[in-house]
Amino acid sequence: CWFMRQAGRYLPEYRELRARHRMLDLIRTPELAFEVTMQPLRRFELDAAIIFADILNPLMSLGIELDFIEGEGPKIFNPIACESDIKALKRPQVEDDLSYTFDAIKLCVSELQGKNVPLLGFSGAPFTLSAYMIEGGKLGDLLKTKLFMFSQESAWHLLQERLIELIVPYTLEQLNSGAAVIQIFDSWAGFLAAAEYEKFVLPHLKNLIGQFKRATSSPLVYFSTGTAGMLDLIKQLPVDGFSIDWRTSISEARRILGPEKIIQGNLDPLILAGPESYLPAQVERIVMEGKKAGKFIFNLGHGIIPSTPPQNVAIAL
Ligand code: 1CP
Repeated sequence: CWFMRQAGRYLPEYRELRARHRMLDLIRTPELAFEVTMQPLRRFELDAAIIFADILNPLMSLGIELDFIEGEGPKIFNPIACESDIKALKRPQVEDDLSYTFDAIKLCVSELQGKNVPLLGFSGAPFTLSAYMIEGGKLGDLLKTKLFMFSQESAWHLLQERLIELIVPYTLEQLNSGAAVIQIFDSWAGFLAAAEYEKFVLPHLKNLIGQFKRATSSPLVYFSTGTAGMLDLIKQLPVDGFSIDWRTSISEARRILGPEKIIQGNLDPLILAGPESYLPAQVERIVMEGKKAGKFIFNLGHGIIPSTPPQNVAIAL
């Protein structure tokens, strides 16, 4: 069992550190990223750690200018509007540009190895990263992204290819640095209809996963939310595991995804944030379903929300 946003704003020790440093400075200073990654592990008996970074900061190696604005969220200052914007993107020098995360991973792994706790590395998926690049920051209904997709199809596909040229070396170098698993976050995939997912997203994910799998035998997990209606498409992805949200039960996911794959999920983060009285029975229910389904990792269906009492995490464990 581990949680996404383990290191998030619900922990007072994170907020304390965050009050003294900008988000990007936390991410880009290996000692600070190490510290934030370790904070929840000092409090709770978690079975894995996830490296502290964001899905968006690697885009800076493509020449995307961004920041995390206080009280607002991520902002991209040079969003993508047309094919020439994509052609103007830089070719990423992943090892140099993103060395801060690789160094943070090395620091974490040397500390975690003795404790036998694996470290997860991660990346955003091409679709979800594209959505941020096109919308320019915090996402809503994905209006610009969808219009771009429908009206500039070849530019869309070019953008996916450029992102894959970043994601493949970025995730492989995280493994080289000591990460045990990679999770690919496609948090916004559920905003698409199945037909568009199949046409604009799935082929690129297959390409990405194919390149990854030819280079390494390390496990890969595909995370998505709101995709209950397209698990039969997602099932085609040759990854080792799928992280699902609370909109699908574990048993239903097992039925659709088949017996081989690892299933991770799927407690509603709002249940984790809710009253202590309601939580234990819901955790128990998911654990029982997971035991029945087999090959199961207990997790949240999405990240921990900031108002979650840390005590609730201890209860869930
Ligand atoms: O302190 C703060 O104000 C920043 C809050 C925060 C944190 C703790 C952001 C801003 N990012 C992160 C870290 C982060 N982001 C991790 C680190 C590992 C961990 O602690 O678990 C990970 C895995 C992410 C991944 C991420 N960032 C995703 C994919 C997962 C998901 O939540 O869907 C997404 C979509 C983002 C974008 C992002 N970063 C931050 C915010 C507020 C957002 C969402 C913005 C939006 O609404 O579109």
